[in-house]
Amino acid sequence: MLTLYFAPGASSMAPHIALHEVGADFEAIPLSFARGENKQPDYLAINPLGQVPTLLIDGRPLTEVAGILFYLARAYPEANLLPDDAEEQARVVAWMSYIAATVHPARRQGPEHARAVYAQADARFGRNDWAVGGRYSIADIHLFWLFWRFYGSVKPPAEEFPNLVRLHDRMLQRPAVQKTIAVESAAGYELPGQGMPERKPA
Ligand SMILES: N[C@@H](CCC(=O)N[C@@H](CS)C(=O)NCC(=O)O)C(=O)O
Repeated sequence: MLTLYFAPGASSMAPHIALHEVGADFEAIPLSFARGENKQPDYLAINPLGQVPTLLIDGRPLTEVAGILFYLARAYPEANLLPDDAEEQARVVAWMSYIAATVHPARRQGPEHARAVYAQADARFGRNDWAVGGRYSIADIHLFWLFWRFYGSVKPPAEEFPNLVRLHDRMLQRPAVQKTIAVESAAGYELPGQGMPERKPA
């Protein structure tokens, strides 16, 4: 039995997308940051940091976006979210380490720093369709969620991050992403600037 604790629009959105991608049977439990539900004793007992995401696997807590994505990709190999090749698998892990350690914290250091980091991520992604090996993987899910949040709240011109905007638009076509956005927006976004990004008419 899988249970995901999520806060709408927060980093838990990446494992939420992956759960839909792999077709897992799971329960999704929303937490409200505004009401401090992530800092209540019952939640702190399963995640002492009081953060999302937490995935309960038969009652055992697993935290960290990258760890949960890796677990889902390995537990549901038929979903093809992780390459078999050792080097390509390592490149997926390298992307997720970079995303968790460098891209995710960038916003806390101010909008200019964040823009510089997203420009670096955009260049690293390059003109490829996907982050690693020309195929969809958990690295794309991780990167998409963060860019979705940045793009929707900072609203930079699309030309500033052409490669990440292509990934963003491609991801929005996926039923798993659409389903996750529908479920999370129905639960009610609380973080500033959350929700579907406004787009200039084409
Ligand atoms: N390193 C963690 C970061 C998780 C994280 O920063 N979660 C935020 C939401 S995006 C959170 O729960 N914030 C609430 C808090 O820290 O009180 C991961 O990758 O899962």
